[in-house]
Amino acid sequence: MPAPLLAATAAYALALRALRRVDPELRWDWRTIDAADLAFARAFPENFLWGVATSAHQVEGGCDNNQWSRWERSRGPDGAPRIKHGDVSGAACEHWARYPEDIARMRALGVDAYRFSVEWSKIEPREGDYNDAAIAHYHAVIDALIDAGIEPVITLHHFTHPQWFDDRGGFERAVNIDHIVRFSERMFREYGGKVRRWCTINEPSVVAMVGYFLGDFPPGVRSPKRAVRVLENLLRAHGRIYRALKALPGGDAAAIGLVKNITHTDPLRPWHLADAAAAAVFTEAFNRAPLRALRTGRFTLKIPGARVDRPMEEVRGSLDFIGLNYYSHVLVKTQLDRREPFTWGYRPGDVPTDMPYGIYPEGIYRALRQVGGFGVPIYITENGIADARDDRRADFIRRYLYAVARAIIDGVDVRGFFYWSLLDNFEWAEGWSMKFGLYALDPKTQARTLRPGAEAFAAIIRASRTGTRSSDG
Ligand code: IFM
Repeated sequence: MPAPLLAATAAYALALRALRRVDPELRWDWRTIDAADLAFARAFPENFLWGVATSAHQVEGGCDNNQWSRWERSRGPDGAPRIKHGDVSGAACEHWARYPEDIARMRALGVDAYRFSVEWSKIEPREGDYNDAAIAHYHAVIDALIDAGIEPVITLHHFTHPQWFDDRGGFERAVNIDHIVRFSERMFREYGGKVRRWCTINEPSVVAMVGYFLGDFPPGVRSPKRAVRVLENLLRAHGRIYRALKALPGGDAAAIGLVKNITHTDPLRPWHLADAAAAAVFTEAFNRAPLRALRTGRFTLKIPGARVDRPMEEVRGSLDFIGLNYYSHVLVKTQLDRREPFTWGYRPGDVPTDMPYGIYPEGIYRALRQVGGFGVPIYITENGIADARDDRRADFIRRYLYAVARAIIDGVDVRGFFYWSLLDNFEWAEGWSMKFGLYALDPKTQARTLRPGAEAFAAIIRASRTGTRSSDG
């Protein structure tokens, strides 16, 4: 081989290796693993918290005063609806009224906890004007959960906020953080005596990247700069909420954490330098920069189109626990198209979910090792599968929980797992098309039906408590 070609090949190989070493893809040989043997369930510690999760906008119904409801009713620049099939959240699962029967369903599954969000736009529909009936509603939900022996876990911001807050620029403007801090303090004063675990912000990277970089969530912006600004402000909001609640009576005893979604981006073609470089950029912006800020108290990010390096002291030490939402990795493929420089794909043998990503249980192990570095307890605040046919759910649950058990055995401090979701719900830009529920929902009749795949979850919970070994428990 001529010397210049040899040098170029060596440089390519070195660059590829350096890029792929940042967050290496992990693969297990599933032919050698039997996740249907629930012996792994014995790895879950005695007080492990088993739960299910939802969010207000996705299940309650009647959320017509937040930025998402406005987005659902609007049209894109091409005149097309924003949401798949023109869906709207509308009456959703009528969980606002039907929560007592849904709590009975949680009991039937055998869970210990329910993670749900309080809908800011119902509680504070106009700035500074709190709605007593909405506040009383969540008191009733919390009381009913406690009566049923199910621990309530509150999320303060799960993608939605009131229109008035959005009209002021939402999280694009740092001055607006005061509003969510004030709202959070109010929530803690109301419910802090009954609720021990609090999640501040759900998935800041998703809110920032999907809303302001990919443009698929409101406000439909495509600007790396604005996305990074929103991410920064969401992280700052988390830090300020944490400190504000800690300063309130009862704050010391509360466990307060951020919910971080980790989506790994791996190169579709592992040998392709441009794919590896794109994967590294996404990984940096989506996962590494926010985690680094939480660890170091400094927000640093250098990606094409955005550069930041600023102190963020308010987030340092702001975690009593970290919430991990984990679903999968995405496989990026670059292409020579200025308007669409990258796409996503599958490799042969990948099993897709109904969402645009596959089943990747090793990823939850990988993510747990990553957030395990914080030295605070981890709760898996969301994990689940969109599977309308219900022909992958049981295997998905067993394999992901096998991976969680393996992380625990390897020393990661995982204290709980919340399945997403209790019932089919409004899946944001995907509308009603995605079926994440342990219970199927018939939106016409509001009937809920337990899916057979859900039994795998209940069986693992039972096995973890009793040491039962068979998959049908
Ligand atoms: O439905 C969402 C949820 O609101 C946030 N985490 C991911 C889920 C499934 O996509």
